[in-house]
Amino acid sequence: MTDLFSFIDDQHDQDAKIITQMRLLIDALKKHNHAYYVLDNPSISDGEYDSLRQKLLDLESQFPTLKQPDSPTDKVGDKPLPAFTQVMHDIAMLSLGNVFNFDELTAFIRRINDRLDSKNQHPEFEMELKLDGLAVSLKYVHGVFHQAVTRGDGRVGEDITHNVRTIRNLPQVLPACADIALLEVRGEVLMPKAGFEKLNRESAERGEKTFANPRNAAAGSLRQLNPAIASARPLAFFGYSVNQGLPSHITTQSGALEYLRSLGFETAPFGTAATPKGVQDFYENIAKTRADLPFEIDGVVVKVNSLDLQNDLGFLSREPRWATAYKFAAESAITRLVAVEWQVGRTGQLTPVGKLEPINVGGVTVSNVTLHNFGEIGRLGLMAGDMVSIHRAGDVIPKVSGVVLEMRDGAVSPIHLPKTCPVCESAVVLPEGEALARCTGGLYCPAQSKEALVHFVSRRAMDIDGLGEQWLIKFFEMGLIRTVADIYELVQHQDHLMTLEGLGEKSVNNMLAAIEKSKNTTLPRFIFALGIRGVGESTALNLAQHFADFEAIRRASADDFLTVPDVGEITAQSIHEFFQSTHNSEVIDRLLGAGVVWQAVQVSEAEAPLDGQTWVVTGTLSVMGRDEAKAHLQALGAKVSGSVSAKTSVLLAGEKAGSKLDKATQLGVNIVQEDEFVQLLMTHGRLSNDG
Ligand code: JCF
Repeated sequence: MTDLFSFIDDQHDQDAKIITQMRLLIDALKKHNHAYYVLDNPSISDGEYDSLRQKLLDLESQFPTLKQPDSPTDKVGDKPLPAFTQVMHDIAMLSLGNVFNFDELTAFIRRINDRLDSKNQHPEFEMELKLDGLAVSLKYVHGVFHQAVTRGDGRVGEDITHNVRTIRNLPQVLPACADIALLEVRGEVLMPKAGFEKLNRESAERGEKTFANPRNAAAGSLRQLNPAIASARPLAFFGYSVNQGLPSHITTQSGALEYLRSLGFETAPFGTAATPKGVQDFYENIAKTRADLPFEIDGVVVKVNSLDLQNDLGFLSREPRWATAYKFAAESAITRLVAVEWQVGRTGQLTPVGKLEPINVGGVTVSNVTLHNFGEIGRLGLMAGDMVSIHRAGDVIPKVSGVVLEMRDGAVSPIHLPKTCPVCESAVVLPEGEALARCTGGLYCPAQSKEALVHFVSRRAMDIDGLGEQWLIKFFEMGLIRTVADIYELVQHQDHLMTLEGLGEKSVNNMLAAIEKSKNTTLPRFIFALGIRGVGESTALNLAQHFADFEAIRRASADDFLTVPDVGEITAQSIHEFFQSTHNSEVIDRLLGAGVVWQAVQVSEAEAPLDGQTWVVTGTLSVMGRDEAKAHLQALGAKVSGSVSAKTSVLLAGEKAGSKLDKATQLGVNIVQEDEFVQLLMTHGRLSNDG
């Protein structure tokens, strides 16, 4: 029995799932409609709203029998605000359908041709800027401004006459229309960009709320009960159609716009075209100048120019068949975050990369998005499987701007930071209070190898100048070298190397000799060469002097490192973690096994004339960098600290020394200028006269 009828249950489950999805979308859309139309305070962008609505439309067309009776997909806007007098429109104020690309535009035009009889096919089109404001219907009685009503839900709107009357560019009287009993003009009320910015700046200065965009600012201004407020706002009215009272000799939309201009109304720029290509050209030209326009637009309105043909074509439930909005690509959209993968950067940082259900945002398909760091995931409250909104403005890389919680279903799971590196399986650490997690296998991790290799051979590290960076990278890419330890085993590939193009016997011998020579180094150089995060030349020197013995460094605890001059919590932790990594240890053992050696570190009194002194270096030096100066000072036995205190013995002050110099002066610390410092270095044989 159960087997035979299980399909009924399956069907039921499936329906229930679709209905749940629909309900989630409907609730979200209702909430956003209210925020947008009633509160003038949208919580999501237009693009996001459109994609929510599109998802619901898709479900409804796929499962028409499951369509919910209260679906907002066949309503325009929201219920009008009760604070204003409600006015029924004489003619419904509908919205426009959308097209987003040339294919959709040609489909729109094809549908028109299909409906027109053969002699009227291929009609002329009129194109105008699609202003991003609020649609308003105006009535003039015998040429005198009488009433302004918002679109509302398309059937009933709100009377905002008192506010619209204050709009500067609105003609109050139309002398040429004295004989027209009723003229209805429709158009958009908007706030130009410059006025919007000024308004927001001034509101912010007074600590008042600012508007998200010019459209909301215009809407907020029109919803004021006190017309004095609207009057103070930089609003403008642009007419786009004459819906009642148009003189009968005017037979086109472009003619109607010219008529409006002749009456003293402002209209948006418009044009006409005979072909889809002509419409497309207009659209592309406008898209190019969009940023330079004084007001915001969100596309181009395309209309059949002939008013008679408009009449013939009529309406589809919610929108005219004879017009559409050719919209600019939305810069945001909603899609599913399928999973998160972790990428390891060349310095070991772990970056989460969101894998998306591919989605078109602003004309580009986006399927991966960087989530920057682990901290960002927490900040956004992201879970794998969530619906997320993706933003991509202009050429900027796409980013996740938020989670759409209304669309979260059961199938989400928390996103964890991996415990081990996805590339080399070394431990991953997330230093306390930091957003960036890192792989600790700096010497071993293939993702970090190139960086580690180049640093290792560099002049201030192991100084293998016979092994140029290009060859090093080439050997790495050939698989001859994976970690720095492999450099000292290159000699085993001598014969192979000699066969490479561009490498003869002589150059291979030179290279191998340089590698061999570099084995004789110093402990500070060796420590620096390891590329431990936070350990530059001067810290390497401090470590060498403090511990004298490399094995002691390898065994030291994070707390031990804290006693080394200039080593703070984060560096102490990072040094400790570096040596804790078994992978790094293996590489170090191989380096030592290959014969890397240094002379014992002894800082005898004679060689340490600055023993017991603590120096601080500040400002710009002309003959060397600050790090180099620090290294010299340490070599002479001084401790180098980062900040001036009562314990500071000497401040080395370069050009543009700032607060440290002030503090040192205050504390009576001995101040040494660069020329004096150079003398000191020369006295101790660390600099010669020829530089
Ligand atoms: O600029 C506009 N936002 C705009 C909207 C221009 C038009 O000519 C429109 C419109 C909405 C509906 N025409 C209709 C029929």
